[in-house]
Formats: sequence, C-alpha cells, structure tokens
Amino acid sequence: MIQVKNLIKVLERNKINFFTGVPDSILKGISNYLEKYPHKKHVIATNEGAAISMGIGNYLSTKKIPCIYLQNSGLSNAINPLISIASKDVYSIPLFLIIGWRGSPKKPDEPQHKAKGKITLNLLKLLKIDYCILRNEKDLKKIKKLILKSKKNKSIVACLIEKDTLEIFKKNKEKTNGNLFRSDFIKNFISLIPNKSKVISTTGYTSRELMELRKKFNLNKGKDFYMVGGMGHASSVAAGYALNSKKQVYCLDGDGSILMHLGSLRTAGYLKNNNFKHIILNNNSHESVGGQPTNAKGINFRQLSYSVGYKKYFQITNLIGIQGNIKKFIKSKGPSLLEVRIRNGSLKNLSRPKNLTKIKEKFMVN
Ligand SMILES: Cc1ncc(C[n+]2csc(CCOP(=O)(O)OP(=O)(O)O)c2C)c(N)n1
Repeated sequence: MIQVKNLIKVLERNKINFFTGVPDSILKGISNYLEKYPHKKHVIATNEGAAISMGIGNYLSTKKIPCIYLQNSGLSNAINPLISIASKDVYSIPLFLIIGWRGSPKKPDEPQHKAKGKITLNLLKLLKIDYCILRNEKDLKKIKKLILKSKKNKSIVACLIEKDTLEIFKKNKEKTNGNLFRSDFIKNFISLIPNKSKVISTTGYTSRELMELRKKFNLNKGKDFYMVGGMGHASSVAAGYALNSKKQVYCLDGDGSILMHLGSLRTAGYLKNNNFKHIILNNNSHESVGGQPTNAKGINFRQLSYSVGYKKYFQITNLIGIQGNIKKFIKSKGPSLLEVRIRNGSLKNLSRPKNLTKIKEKFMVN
C-alpha cells in the first residue's frame, strides 16, 4: 500500500504544488486528502481535458510543473490538450499526471475498464509520455527521476496506480442534502413510465441501482441502456435516440456527469424533441467514486434549462407527493428537465451490468 500523504509529500518536495483533476475511485484518497487545500493549490475540474488545460494555465503563470490526476478512462478526454497543446511538438509544456489504472491486466475489472486498461500503456507510449507504475512505497523513488526528466525536457510524464494500491484516506462527512435517496426516486420513476419507454442511464451508481431495482421489485416498464462508460454522454445518446423515435426517451443523469459535457444540454435544447426527458439526480457529488464535490450546488438548473431551450423544468426534493410530481414530468412536452435533489447513500451489494451486447440488443427491440 502507498500512503497518500507520502505520495503528496514527494511531489511537494519536488516543487509540485498545484493539483487538479477529476475524481476516480482508485485515486479517491488523493482528492480527499487535497480537499482541505485552497483553490490556488487544488481544483476539481469538470472533465479531464479541462484539468489538463488548468494545469497548462498554471504552468504558464507559475513556471512550475502542475500535477493532474485522472482515471484512465478520462485519458481520452485529456488527449486533445495533451497532444495539441502540451506535447513536445507543439508548446512543450511539462506536466505530471497521476493516472488511476482501471482494468490493468493484473486486476480483474469491468468490461469497459478492461478494454481501456489493456491499451492504457500503449496510449501513453503513442503520446510519448514517460511513465512509471507505483505499486508500493519504494516505488515513490521513481517519481523524482520522472519530474527531473519533465523539467529538463519540458515534457509530459505520468505515474500509474492500480486498484487497492493507495490507502483509503477518509474525507469529512458532509452535511446531507435532504432525505431523498437516489433509489427512492428511481423505484417510483420506473413504476410510472410508459411501457415502451427507453431509459438511458449515466455511469456509476445510477445505472447499477436502476438495474438492481428492476430485478428486486420486478419493475419491467421500459428498456434500459446503461452508460457503463462514456461519462457525461448519456444525454447525447438519449438526444440522438429521440431524434428518430416516437417513444418517450428518458435520460437519468448525475450532476458530475452533466457538468462533464455541459454543452450537450444546449444541443438537446435546440433540437426541441418533445419526447426527450432529462433527469438530473443532483447530490452535488461524485458519489460513485468517493463523494467528492462537483460544485453543482449553486447552479440554478431552472434558469439554465430554460436558457438552453428546454421547454419545462420540474424539481423534486422529497418523497411527499413524489408520484404526482413524476407524473407531471412524464406528461410534459419536452425537452424537459427534472432536477431531483438527493442525498448521498446507495443500495448495498449492487451488481454491475454484465452481458452488455445482450443489454444493447434488448434495448433496440421496439
Ligand atoms: C471520463 C471519466 N472520468 C472519470 C470517471 C470516474 N467516474 C465514474 S462515476 C463518477 C462520478 C459521477 O458523478 P455523478 O454523475 O454526480 O453521479 P454519482 O456518482 O453522484 O451518482 C466518476 C468521476 C469516468 N468513469 N469516466
């Protein structure tokens, strides 16, 4: 195991003192540890490309190497600014990446992570990013060498961390946001939607709870497409589907996921498909990967949705009258947004979507 504080100490000793990134389950100890740092030293970004770019901006103003942490699935979001701005062939900007390596061939993982895990090292090689793998405290010695290389060559370097390598660094318990759980809403929702609905659900606990609740309570209205990867793209998949269908299309989204690619809301807004219904399960946190804040708190989703072209906005904050409120949303002419304010807390022992091609085929049947 590697202690988070020892890892951060090594980086700080080597003059890295700005951290930015997108939370990841493997790296949750890092973001929890950094939560007490002020914004000048730590920023949670909305997507990995934005995190890389924050780091680039920080380097331009401080001349110091920034640290950017991300899950390997987010490497694809990061590649654009990495290769088109920071690479040696463009502006040659030194960056230090910490990558949570889901799906490393040494660790069993989910299908979407296996696919990305297998190609992660090759991606880094293609991008000409020097890297090391951190498996224990001794490996921390490799970091100094990498940072010196980055400084000297003005290049991007990275370290990879696999599952169960970093110690769990507990964060302070946050104040709860009301008393409605995600599962309370989902259970009511899938018992009320029309039979032929299509439900596209976002990455993390939302898809897992949706699948679990259907099984547990035998709720079979509508068909689901679980976005096990492609975080932030559920609403675009839903909007793409809605364009060519007369069915009611529901997107079950999260606040972290919506913020990752917020521009998609405008696309759904100007497309004006009245069968497109968007739900945001807003807990102001990345609960599925450790509960780090998303900073969704303070966003006025009513104003936001109307200004990007949605026709109706609804809000649910508790169980009282929940069925009536869901029915109003279901009846509305879209595009409409339903913001459901939920507290953190998920069902225990959730299984994961497994036979994905079967799920797709079932979803595609009319
Ligand atoms: C591109 C990408 N970056 C990071 C992750 C890791 N990740 C999985 S779920 C999740 C949090 C999602 O937050 P939110 O949408 O608010 O849903 P919640 O977890 O609160 O249910 C993150 C960051 C990912 N899967 N893909």
